[in-house]
Amino acid sequence: LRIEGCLRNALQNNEFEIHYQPQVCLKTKKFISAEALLRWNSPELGPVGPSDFIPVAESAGLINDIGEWVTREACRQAKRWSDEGLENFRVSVNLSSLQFQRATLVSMIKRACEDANLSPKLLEVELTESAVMADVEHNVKRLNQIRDMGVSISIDDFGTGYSSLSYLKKFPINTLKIDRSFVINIAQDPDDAAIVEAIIALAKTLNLEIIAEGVETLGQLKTLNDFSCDIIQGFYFSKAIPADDLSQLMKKAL
Ligand code: G
Ligand code: G
Ligand code: MN
Ligand code: NA
Repeated sequence: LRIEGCLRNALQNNEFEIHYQPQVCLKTKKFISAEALLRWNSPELGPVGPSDFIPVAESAGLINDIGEWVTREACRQAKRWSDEGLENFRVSVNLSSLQFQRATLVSMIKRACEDANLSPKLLEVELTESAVMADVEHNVKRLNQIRDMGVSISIDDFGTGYSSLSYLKKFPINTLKIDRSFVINIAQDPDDAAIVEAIIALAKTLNLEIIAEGVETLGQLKTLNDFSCDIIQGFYFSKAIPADDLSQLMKKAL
């Protein structure tokens, strides 16, 4: 309840900030994209993590305004990176299933790109399996509208949704993100390794890009390399950091 009260004024009081976590090509070690992760520094409560305030934002009816702010701000940042000469550097934004259910989502995304003067090709949206599975027929249409704009679609936390895999054929998806829970013990646990290897093989067969989340150790990295995983996201390279810090990190990596 306290979170909700503080959250109501957080947008207008400018209490949000976006941090960006790089997504790195395993082969070339090039930073090819970044995930926008929302941070809230409440003057009253201190820093509150998104796992704590996003559910409150959803139940309090605040998620659409907050989500729109995140999308617009992420588009502006993607444009800055593009203007700085980073080629094809994409930014991905997490969408709540409540946002996805809204009829105005597509026009909101379109406007965010237009107002930032950003090519929609440089924007990706992340949706969970459960969000897209809720109403398959309807969601195919919405996802196609997003794809038709040129925006990429990524399935977040892949493998945790207990859902049928048949939707992968139906939906215009670009990227699967293997959930961190499968990656964590990949170097020690043959079962987890087998699951991750199978997901990667599946993604390749379906021509989907694959991102392994939560990579922290060289052992995990090596195993993923053996499985020909495309892209790595995790503390091994960087946690989510402010945009300027990521710019610096990328300049150093060149
Ligand atoms: O940043 P962190 O790893 O603590 O994120 C925790 C959770 O909060 C993740 O599941 C992430 O997807 C979610 N999250 C972070 N930023 C946003 C956001 O802008 N919108 C939504 N809907 N979820 C977010
Ligand atoms: O659910 P989603 O994938 O959107 O959330 C990403 C979350 O995972 C963020 O909270 C982010 O801080 C966290 N995260 C990213 N990389 C790592 C990692 O290597 N280790 C751990 N423990 N968490 C990570
Ligand atoms: Mn995500
Ligand atoms: Na995830």
